[in-house]
Amino acid sequence: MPVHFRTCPLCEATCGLEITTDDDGAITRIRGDRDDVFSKGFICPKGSTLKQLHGDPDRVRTPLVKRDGEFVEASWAEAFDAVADGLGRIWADGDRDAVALYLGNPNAHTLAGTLFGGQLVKAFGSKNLYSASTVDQMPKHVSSGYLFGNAGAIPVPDLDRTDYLLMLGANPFESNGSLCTAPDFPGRMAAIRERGGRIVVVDPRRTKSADAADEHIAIRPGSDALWLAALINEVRIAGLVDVGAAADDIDGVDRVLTALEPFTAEAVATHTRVPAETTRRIAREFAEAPTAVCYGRIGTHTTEFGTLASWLADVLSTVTGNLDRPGGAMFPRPAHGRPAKPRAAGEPRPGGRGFSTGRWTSRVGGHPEVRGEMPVAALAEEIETDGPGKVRALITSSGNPVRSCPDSERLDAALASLEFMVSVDIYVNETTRHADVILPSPSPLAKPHLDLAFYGLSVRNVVNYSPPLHPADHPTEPGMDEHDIVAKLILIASGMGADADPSIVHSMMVAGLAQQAGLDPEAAAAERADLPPIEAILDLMVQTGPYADLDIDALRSHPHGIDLGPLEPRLDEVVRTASGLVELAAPPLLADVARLAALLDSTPSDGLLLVGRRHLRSNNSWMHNIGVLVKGKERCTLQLHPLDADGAGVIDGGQARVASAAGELTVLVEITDEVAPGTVSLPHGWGHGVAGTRGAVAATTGGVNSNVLTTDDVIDPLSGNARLNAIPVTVSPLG
Ligand SMILES: Nc1nc2c(c(=O)[nH]1)N[C@H]1C(S)=C(S)[C@@H](COP(=O)(O)OP(=O)(O)OC[C@H]3O[C@@H](n4cnc5c(=O)[nH]c(N)nc54)[C@H](O)[C@@H]3O)O[C@H]1N2
Ligand SMILES: Nc1nc2c(c(=O)[nH]1)N[C@H]1C(S)=C(S)[C@@H](COP(=O)(O)OP(=O)(O)OC[C@H]3O[C@@H](n4cnc5c(=O)[nH]c(N)nc54)[C@H](O)[C@@H]3O)O[C@H]1N2
Ligand code: SF4
Ligand SMILES: [Mo]
Repeated sequence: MPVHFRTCPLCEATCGLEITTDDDGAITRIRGDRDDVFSKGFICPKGSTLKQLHGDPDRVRTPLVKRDGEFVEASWAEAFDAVADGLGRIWADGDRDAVALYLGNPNAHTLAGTLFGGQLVKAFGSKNLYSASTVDQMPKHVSSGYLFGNAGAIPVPDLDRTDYLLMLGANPFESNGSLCTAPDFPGRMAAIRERGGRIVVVDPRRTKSADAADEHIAIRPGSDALWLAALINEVRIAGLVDVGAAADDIDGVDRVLTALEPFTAEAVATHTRVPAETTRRIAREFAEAPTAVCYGRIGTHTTEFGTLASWLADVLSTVTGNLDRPGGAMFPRPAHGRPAKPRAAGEPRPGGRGFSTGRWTSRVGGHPEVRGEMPVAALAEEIETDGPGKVRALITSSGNPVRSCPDSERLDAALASLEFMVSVDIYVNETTRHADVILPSPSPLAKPHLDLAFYGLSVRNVVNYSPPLHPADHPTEPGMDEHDIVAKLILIASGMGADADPSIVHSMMVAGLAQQAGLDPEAAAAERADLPPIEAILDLMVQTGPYADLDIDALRSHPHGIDLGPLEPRLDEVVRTASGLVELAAPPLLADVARLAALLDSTPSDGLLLVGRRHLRSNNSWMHNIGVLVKGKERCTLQLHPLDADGAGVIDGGQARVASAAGELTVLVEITDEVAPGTVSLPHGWGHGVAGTRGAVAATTGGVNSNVLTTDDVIDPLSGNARLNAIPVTVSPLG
């Protein structure tokens, strides 16, 4: 039986898969690859269901073009003609901003997204660029941008060596980790405790990750920034600030400590519901641990104070000497990264260009651009509001904003009003049903794969390339590679027409990479003329990267991956602030502390606050058409604490009405003391079976769309990130 090894593309954990096929190439089994250098056989229930996804009869396999309101199958040529016509009509009026782009989460996982996404954005030349980043990790990019002058320099917890993991707003037992690529995160957590380390999980819900920790702190939703400010302040009060070896590389420690003086453990206790003595004890434990790291994720980032929380997590690691050292917060060195420029001892680090936002602002809400993006929370108003610059057309690429973005009912209606829409996707779902043209990419297994994004966020330096299991023109597939679909869109947007050959884009990419690396573009292309385009590009990237002896042959001959070693200090390579120093007290961050301090003078409301949650067998708004993943007990329930259920008069297994400023839903009630009093929880991404979608299994799953309740008018001002957690809601019995 032929056996193939490849990396699972579904989440950030990058697990190795062993795929067995029969002699005709049909998949017979998928299990964890025990020889994978990183995941060592670990796999979650989703990994093996790539088989079902591959065979899903509802997966789109032919381009679809809407005629008289119905999708009809079309050839690729007809589909691209329709795209060029539709967009051409809008562009003819002379406004590039009238065509918006929305790039969804899988863009970070696919080579089409990570290699060609930048060119796509450039070719469209629209200020209306939106992505799942502003319902996710944008706060981390912004805090890293200011701290390190490099929005891509995201420090990850050195899980395999740390003595103390303080984890906020993350639940890796369900999510398998985020902004921290660590296959078998649960096993790595267990290892921390086995070697005598300590784990503290901060979450308004007592999650499986909390159960696996030494201590769980049930913080009040939305208050992490306040609590982190108090932790840092208590480290100072205890006289335990010690920046350690990186001291000469960091500016502003004193200014930050001064700014945080109002945030005492007592001052934040009513807002955070964390007793002052607990805060003081954790501050001391963290500072006194041999090594420690503070890691915050979705629950801390998708709040009104997301950027402050992200920054303060790194400040805590920094002032206790844990930045850029083993066991602390470290920067991975991916195989495709740029090699380090050597610097002599004593020579100052050269300054870089730094980071800023707001080079332009959004038309309706005046939101500053962040990394070239507008907040996705502002997309609906940009479509609805007439006048010059109005969004009239939209391209979505592997995204489902009608389920994943705040006030999604409003966005749903806005998408229905567009003059033209194109979606690159594998399903007809709540979002893509609005498209005029759907361009289907192949099954994840029928694509070349290398997790460029996640090896830059990984707890070990690793590289693993997976060639496609089937070519894109295999009978089970739509007949065009995803990177070629994107290349065609780039060519259309560049005015080269629907017939232009994707190889033009590939050649441009090779030439650009060669130039960056100081090589002769023509020679670089000629040397790789026999390789498929993606492999030529990857070959050039790793050959000119920081590791010797890496090329596409090395990648291909290591189907279980190549381990490039533990993380190493590399502040020098990542810092690009103008001063050449880590700017711990960057002015925009310090200025926002005043907004946080204003909370100290207010009384927190005692109303219910809604938070989300993830489940191991789900993946954002999709993978819901896979029977084995969705079968069993209904998981889309509103969890409430018994005290709150009593207060609201609702019963376990009954229906309740939950309402927010944005909308209301009827939900199935689950009473559990896993949620803290005052917190209610509903997962996102559900509520399928809407007219016009295709997904026979998903349509029967029940559940509701939690983003009916999230509002699009409250965002984190520094990053434009939506607030998806800590939403004020009321709960009442139905009828
Ligand atoms: N309330 C609430 N809302 C949230 C969150 C939350 O915690 N709470 N989480 C947020 C987060 S972290 C994120 S990342 C966003 C996600 O937001 P989105 O990216 O908008 O949504 P997904 O559900 O990930 O949708 C992925 C889409 O890509 C398609 N797809 C899958 N694989 C491929 C592929 O290989 N190629 C192509 N072309 N398409 C593919 C799927 O069919 C689906 O349509 O949701 C956010 N929304
Ligand atoms: N199975 C599965 N895996 C996934 C995904 C999926 O949908 N399903 N999505 C993927 C994506 S796109 C991402 S970004 C990652 C996200 O990965 P994680 O960041 O680990 O996300 P969650 O599992 O949602 O955990 C977030 C936790 O934050 C808590 N929380 C909510 N509000 C607050 C708050 O104010 N403060 C604190 N301290 N905690 C709070 C919630 O109760 C929840 O337990 O997961 C990825 N992996
Ligand atoms: S943990 Fe993530 S990468 Fe690993 S098998 Fe599951 S979905 Fe795939
Ligand atoms: Mo995400």
